[in-house]
Amino acid sequence: MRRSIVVHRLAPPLLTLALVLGAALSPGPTFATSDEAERERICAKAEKRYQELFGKPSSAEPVVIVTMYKYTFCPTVLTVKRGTTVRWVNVDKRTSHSVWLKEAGKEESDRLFPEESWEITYDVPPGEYPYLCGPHGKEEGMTGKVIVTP
Ligand SMILES: [Cu+2]
Repeated sequence: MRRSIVVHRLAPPLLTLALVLGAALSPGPTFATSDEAERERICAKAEKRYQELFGKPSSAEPVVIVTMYKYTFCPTVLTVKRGTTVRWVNVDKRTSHSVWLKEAGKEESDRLFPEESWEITYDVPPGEYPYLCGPHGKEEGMTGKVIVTP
């Protein structure tokens, strides 16, 4: 009986401590959310840049466009049907990027300077095809993924 009283007296401060610690130690979801918001902001700007450069929305192209802007592939995860051609377009002002399907054992694309592009036709078995930017994949986390469906 005494023990349970002690436990009860300890419980509220411990609970408070746990809640405070929990709040302090759980920036994970917060960061993930702000990363996501940041990416959306960058991708919206990338689309604007695309339209400035090419005079039409990227969705008006006969191929699927992935823009490269501010160390970000937009969209970062893209789902396409088998046989679809995907074109990466650098809409940055100064930075060059590349596209490298390293896990699939492909060679890295040439370095793409602003306004340059490179494309792949995904005539491949359905699955996930991750890729990265050669110069910015590691340190800047510039990576993307194409999911191919039948
Ligand atoms: Cu890059």
